[in-house]
Formats: sequence, C-alpha cells, structure tokens
Amino acid sequence: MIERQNVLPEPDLPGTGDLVAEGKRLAKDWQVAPGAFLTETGCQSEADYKRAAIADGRIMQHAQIGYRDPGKSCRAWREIYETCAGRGVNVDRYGICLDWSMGVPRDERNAAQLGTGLILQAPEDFARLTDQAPVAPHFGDFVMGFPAAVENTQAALAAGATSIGNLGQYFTFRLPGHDDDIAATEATVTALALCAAQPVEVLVHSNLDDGFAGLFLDLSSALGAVLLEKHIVETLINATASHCWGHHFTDPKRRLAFHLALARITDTPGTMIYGNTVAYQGSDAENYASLASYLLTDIAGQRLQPTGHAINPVPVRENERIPDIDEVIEAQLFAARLGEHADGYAGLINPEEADELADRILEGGRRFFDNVMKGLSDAGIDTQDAFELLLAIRRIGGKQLEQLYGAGKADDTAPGGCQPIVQSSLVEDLNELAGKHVRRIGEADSRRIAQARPRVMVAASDVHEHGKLALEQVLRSVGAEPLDGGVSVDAEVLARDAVKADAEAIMVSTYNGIALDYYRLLKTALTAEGSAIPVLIGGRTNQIPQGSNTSLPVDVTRELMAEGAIVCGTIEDAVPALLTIMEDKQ
Ligand code: B12
Repeated sequence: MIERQNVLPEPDLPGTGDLVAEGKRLAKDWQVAPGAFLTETGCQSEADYKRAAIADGRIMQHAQIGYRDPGKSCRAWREIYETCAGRGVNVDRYGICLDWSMGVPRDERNAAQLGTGLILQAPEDFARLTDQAPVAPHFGDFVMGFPAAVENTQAALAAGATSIGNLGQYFTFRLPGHDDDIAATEATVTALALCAAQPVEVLVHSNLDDGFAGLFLDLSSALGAVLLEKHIVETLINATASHCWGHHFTDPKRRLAFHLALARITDTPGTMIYGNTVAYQGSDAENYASLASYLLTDIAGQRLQPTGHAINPVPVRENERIPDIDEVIEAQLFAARLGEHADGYAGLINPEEADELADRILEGGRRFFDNVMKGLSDAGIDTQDAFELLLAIRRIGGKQLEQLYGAGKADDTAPGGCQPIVQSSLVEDLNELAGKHVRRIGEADSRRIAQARPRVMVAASDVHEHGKLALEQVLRSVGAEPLDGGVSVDAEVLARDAVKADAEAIMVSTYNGIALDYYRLLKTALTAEGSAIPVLIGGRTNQIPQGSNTSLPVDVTRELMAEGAIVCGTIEDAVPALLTIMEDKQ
C-alpha cells in the first residue's frame, strides 16, 4: 500500500499556486516568437497547422535531428528540408535531440556529464537553428521535466516553438548527479504554466515511451498514463497535452489499436507517432522492412482516424549510431513514397479487430486512471494539486504503479503481478530475444554456469533498461544469480552495492555514449572500496571524445579493453568470461 509519509515525507512542498503564478508572470516577457515556420505558413501555432492538414487529408512527416555541433544541426535543418522539397516531399516538423546535459541549468552545465546530443546555450542559439527553414520546431528532449525546464522553455518559445516537451521524460529520466526531484518538479510546473499562459496554443508534448510506456506490460496502463497526464496538464494547469508513442509498439494490430484508443480520449492534434525503433536490430535492408511495417500501420491509422500525428520515418542506421543527414533524407523520401503506395492498401485493412482491442485498452485505461486517483487520494496525496501528483507518480515509478493499480486481474504468476488487459509487445519482444540468446549459449555451457551459479550484479548506466532486462532473463535461464544493480545508477553507487552484495561480476548495460567515462568511474570507485570485481560491459560502447565538437560518437571498445573491461557485443559473449571468472575463483 502507498502511504503519504513514504512517498512525500517532506513537511513543506512548494505550492502549485505560486509556481503557476510565476509561470504566468514569466509569460509577460517570454512569448512565442513568429519564427520561420509560423511566418511562412501564416498559422498561429503548430496545432492550427495540424488541424488544417487534417482537413486537407494530408499526412505530415517528422524528422528527428540534433548533432553535438550546432553548425551541423543548422545545416541539417536546411538540407533535409530543401533536398526533400526538391523531390516534392514536405518535411513538416523537426524534433530536436538536445543533449541530456541540457536538462542541467545553464550555469552548472559545464560540469555535467555529456551525452551525444545538441548543446544550445543562449536563446539566440535556439532561434538561429529554427530560422534555417520553415519547419515546425519541436523541442522535445530534455526541456520539460528537468531542473532547466524554465530557461529551456523560454528559449524554445522565443525560437518559435509551439510544441514543447517532453513530459514523459519527467517520470523516468535521471540526470547523473542531479537527484533533486523537487527542483525538477518546481521547474516543470512553472514551465507548464508558462506554456498555458501563451497567447497562442502551445502543445505540451509527452512521449509515452520515454516515460512509463517503455516498461508497462499492459497497453491499458499506457493509455491510463495519458489520462493522468491530461488531468495534470489540462485540468490542473490549463495547458494543452499532446501525446506521442511508438518506439515499443511492434505488433501492427496493437499499434493501430492504441492509435484508435488514444483518438477516443482527445481531439487535440498529436505531435508525432514515434518509429518502432526497437524493431531495428539488423542490417539496413532488414531495418527497411521494419520501417515499412510500422509506417504502413501509421499511415493506415491516419487514413482511418486522422489525429494530426506526423509519421516518423526513423533512419535505418539508428540501431548503430546517430544517423547522418543523408540518412535522414533517405528515410523521409522512403516514407513519402510508401505513402503513395499505402493508399492502395486502405481497402485491404479491416479495422474491426483493432477497434475491438481499442475498446478494451480504453476501458482498462480508464480503470487504471481511476485506480491511481483513488489509491493516491486514499494515501493522503492531493490528486487535485499538480505538484503533488507529479512528484508522487514519479517517486512511485511505473513498475509499482502498474503492480498496484493495473486494470487487469491480480495474478501472482503473471509478470508484474496482474493479467494484462492487452499485453504490450515488449513482453514478447523480450521473451523472444532472451530465448534466442539462451539457445545460442547451448546446453554444455549452460550446465557449467548452473553448477558455478555466479552472483552477477546487472545495472544500466542510463534509462535504457531492456538490455538489462534481457541479460537478467538469460542469466536466470542458465542458472546464474542476477542481482539488481539499478537503472540510471551512478558508478559509485553501483560499486558500493556490488561490494555489499558480494557480487562475483558486474554487468553494465550502457547506451548514452558514455561507456569509457562510466567504466573509469566504476573502476575508481571499486578500487576505493578495495575491490577488483570484474566488469563486463555492453550496449553502445561509444563516446564523443572529451572537448571535441564532433557530432558522431566514436567506438571506445579498444580503450575499454586496454583498461581491463570485458566488452561484450552480445549476451552470449559474457559466458566464457563468466566461466573463467568462476574458475579463477576456485
Ligand atoms: C529503446 C530505446 C530507447 C528507449 C529506452 C526505453 C527503456 N526504458 O529501456 C527510450 C525511448 C526511453 C530511449 C531514450 C533515449 N535514447 Co535510446 N534507444 C533505444 C533503442 C531503440 C533500443 C535500445 C535497446 O534497448 N535495445 C534492446 C537491447 C536488448 O538490444 P541491443 O541494444 O541490441 O543489445 C544487445 C547487446 O548489445 C547486449 N547487451 C546490451 N547491454 C549489455 C551488457 C552486457 C554486460 C552484455 C554481456 C550484453 C549487453 O544485449 C542485447 C542482445 O544481445 C536504440 C536504437 C536501437 N534500435 O538499438 C536507441 C539508442 C540506444 N538511444 C539513443 C539515445 C541517444 C537516447 C536518448 C539520449 C535520446 C534523447 N535525446 O532523449 C534517450 C536517453 C536519455 C537518458 N536519460 O538516458 C542512442 C544512443 C546513441 C549512441 N550512444 O551512439 C540510440 C543508439 C539511438 C540513436 N541512434 O540515436 N531510447
């Protein structure tokens, strides 16, 4: 059971009223500037532009950009738009990949851990970028939800953005070394109020997959999360919420059903439907098949039930590294061509089954919402106060929310403790992935691992948790003992916990382009603890070199190995290393 003193023990929390008043006050000085997009289109806001596109029956296109080098990002802004326009294709909006250090206030940013994204300092830098071509600017990553939410929202508005997010990240993303969730919530509520007080409509964007939908086992919980966010953003703060989803929605029927369910609870235009990026696991050709699969579903969805969501053709190299400009252009041209073919498929798609699933998702989503509101209210949390509700949900976390308030029947044998109303694709994707790796390990090695039964602490250095989940599942299947080292865990904390738990090996799954820095911090912390627990590392072992303005991270496998890390390309690569560790121990 949830109790207030366990979730919000602080006697005095900031008052939502004061924060909203501050947001309104700031709106006197910080208002949406016309910018290249609004000037060229003559629209008041992107929401208006989207409504016009819906009326014209036009499907919009979204591209995601943001290179470390601001000059290269400006070039991308121009080149993608112009090259596509030259081929008769309109790129309507750009989502900007800010670096995760952008979540840290400007005056502390120099000391922050850098990732792989774009760093913009002054508001003029934001505006210089968005003035490069008349494409709707969408500041999605690392704006809302972080300590720097207010200053980044101000700069985004002044650069002509009328879609700003990403509320989903508020719930799950952690900035290394910045654990003050009260400051992050204060800044977020103020930034939401600043958007609400604009003279034109500003869409408060939330990518569900960045939030809890990347981990929920039931699609109805993800829809319930939309209802919760709408309650906070719209009912309590009077701003406009707009939702995006898609990374983890692999199965076409459930992808379409979620789209239909979402359309039943809102008529605000959606920002974009994210590409099903977790399906990208192969070569370019294989990934093109995945691209076609989800785009076709999304185009069909927009034809059946237009919602204003732009489709998002994610470049096929995305599973290897940040895609380059020409790769973004290729994907946009592919999507436009597929759109032409897709019209011929419209009559072949029978939406009845997806419609029926959508009803179930909707019904379960409403139940999840009601359960959360009642559960938190019974616990003494004021569900009519935006600050309290945001902070409580964030602190409870997605897994526990779903366990406590999931819409399905309680069932101890089901993953997550209850039967899903409509299971998310994540469950099958992970089972399939883990099964494939267990088979590759083979019986003889599995037997040896089961005999040695190594205690392995498994951790993720950032928000990417699926590698960790897959590793744990495989380790369990072959008889090793996985210990939970946490997600977005600081290296020092991981070292301390591993020593305390008497772990025989540490496995780090890392994705944010920080592999070498993270490993070095971990080794230093282990040495300080007097420990030499071997470290296995995998995921994306790359990094943007320190002090460099290069825009693509470089592989650091060799450096990691030279410094003693056991670098693993796949899960089964860990097996010989684990067996050697256990033999050495004996
Ligand atoms: C899903 C995903 C997300 C989800 C994560 C959801 C979640 N809760 O886990 C969301 C949407 C939240 C997300 C967010 C971000 N993401 Co992301 N994301 C991905 C994606 C699509 C899949 C990664 C994944 O989980 N794969 C599933 C695992 C199981 O498979 P795998 O990666 O192939 O791993 C295999 C092996 O490597 C091995 N393995 C993995 N770890 C380990 C460890 C050990 C010890 C061993 C033995 C083996 C092992 O296991 C697997 C099977 O063999 C990739 C792109 C892609 N298609 O790969 C980008 C990607 C990893 N993300 C990326 C980025 C930049 C981000 C963001 C910073 C973007 C942003 N600006 O907001 C944020 C992170 C912010 C933060 N606070 O940390 C980049 C990383 C760039 C780089 N380093 O070069 C990628 C590559 C996309 C890209 N090209 O830009 N992301």
